[in-house]
Amino acid sequence: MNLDQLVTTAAAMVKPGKGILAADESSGTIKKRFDTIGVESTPDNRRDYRELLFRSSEAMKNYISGVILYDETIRQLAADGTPLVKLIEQAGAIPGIKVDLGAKPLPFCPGETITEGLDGLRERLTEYHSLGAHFAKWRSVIDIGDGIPSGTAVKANAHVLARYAALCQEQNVVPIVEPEVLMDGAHDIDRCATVTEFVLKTVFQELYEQRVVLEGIVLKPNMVIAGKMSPQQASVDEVAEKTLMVLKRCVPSAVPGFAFLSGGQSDQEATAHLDAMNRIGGVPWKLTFSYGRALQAAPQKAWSGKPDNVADAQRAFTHRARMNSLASKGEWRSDLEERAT
Ligand code: 5MM
Repeated sequence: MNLDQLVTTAAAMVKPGKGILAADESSGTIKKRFDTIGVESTPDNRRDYRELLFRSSEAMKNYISGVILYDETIRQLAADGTPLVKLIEQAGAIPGIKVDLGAKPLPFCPGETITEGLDGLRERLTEYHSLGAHFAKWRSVIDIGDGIPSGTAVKANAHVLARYAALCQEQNVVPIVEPEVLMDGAHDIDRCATVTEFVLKTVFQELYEQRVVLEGIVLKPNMVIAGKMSPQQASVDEVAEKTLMVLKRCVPSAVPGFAFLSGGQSDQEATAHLDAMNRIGGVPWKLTFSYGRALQAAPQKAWSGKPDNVADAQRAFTHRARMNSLASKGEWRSDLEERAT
């Protein structure tokens, strides 16, 4: 393990003013996204869409520190034959790779999942590193509902996350550790806070037991937020305060930074929450974004699979990337959203 290299990469991923584009939708997820815009999910359409993002030079050079890719994308060539990974590198951003193989039902824990993908991971990491990936991502999913999450599911997912993180560091790949507490459901913000605290404390205990070096990881947490169906939605300030409260209780200051997931929040909510946390400040970590939907919903809609719409889609992506860049410095203002795409 080259710790200096891991620390340098992790610091670059959470550099203020920049954040991560989560473009690692698996085949099933990208199909769902394309279905909503009436685009067939073929390899060429997936390539064309992702190519337009990676060729958005203003966004990629100024606001995006790294891109999480899917197995297909890290091997794909742009229409002119340039590897998509090269487009990312040419923009000065860091290519990364999703290495988990998805969440599968956890035996004897109804309604809960365990993320799979440890078998053969060392070999896959070696290959991905040779293809240009300097960081990886693994997402564990914790749902809130009647009687869940169970301690069994939280512990099992935390253990697997830590095993993944240790393997990444052994291969000089920075692990993004993503224990996502879902915002599906009708629970209130305090229930989300309780569950998120339990999950993060368990994850950091497991990281310690697996000897993961905290200076060389990036945490991708959920925000502490009420469930989508809760009648009691919290204010922006309450989300920011409670998210920071929970993170302060659980995460050692050796971790360089957090790149939050958006989790189904609207584009502007995700931006406003990140901005509010950075305005509060006073924490030892960098706070930035690693958004999938909150960065891509607008460009997907603008593109809708039509070559004539590429410039509009790139403008939409650049706008969201810029808004989140400002939020990563606590400099976003809602009136800046007026500028249409
Ligand atoms: C972009 O979506 C990622 C991959 O999801 P699937 O494995 O379901 O295809 C996902 O892991 C994403 O990186 C995070 O959940 C954050 O994305 P959001 O949309 O929540 O910001």
